[in-house]
Amino acid sequence: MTRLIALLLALALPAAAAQAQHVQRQNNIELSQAWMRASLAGVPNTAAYMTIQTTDGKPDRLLRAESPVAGKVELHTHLIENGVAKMREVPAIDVPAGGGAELKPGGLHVMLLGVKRALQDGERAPLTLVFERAGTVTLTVPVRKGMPGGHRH
Ligand SMILES: [Cu+2]
Repeated sequence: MTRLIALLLALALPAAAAQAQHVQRQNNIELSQAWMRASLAGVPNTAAYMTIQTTDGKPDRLLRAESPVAGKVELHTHLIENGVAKMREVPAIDVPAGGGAELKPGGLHVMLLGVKRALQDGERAPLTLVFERAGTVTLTVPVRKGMPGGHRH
C-alpha cells in the first residue's frame, strides 16, 4: 500500500512541475499554455501555440518569432476560403490589454517552417518572440503530440 502511494506521488510530481512551468513572465509579457506540435513523419513544418497577455495593462503586438530548430518562423492565422481551411501569414499579432491573444490550433499560431530535425513528444524547443513594446522574450516550449489530423499546409 505504501509502495502504491509512493508510485502515485512519483507519477503526479512531474505533471505538477510541468503545470508550474506553464506560466512564464518576462518584461511585460505573460505566456501560458505554450506548446509546440511534435513533428509528423515526413512533414518539415510545425506550429507553436500559447496564450499571450500583457502584465502592465497596455496592449502590445507580437511582430515576429524565431527558433534555432526551424529554417524560418512566421506568424500565421487560419481562415476559411470557399469552405476550405487555409493558413495565411499575418504581419503581426495584436495582444489586447486584458484579454490577450490566444494562439491555438485552427486559429493564430507561430508557424515553424523547414524544421531541422524531428521534434519529439516530451522534449522542449527554444522559441524567441519579438514584441513591439516588450522587446525580445525567449522561452522553451514543451513539444507535444497534436490532435489527429495534424497541422499541414
Ligand atoms: Cu501555419
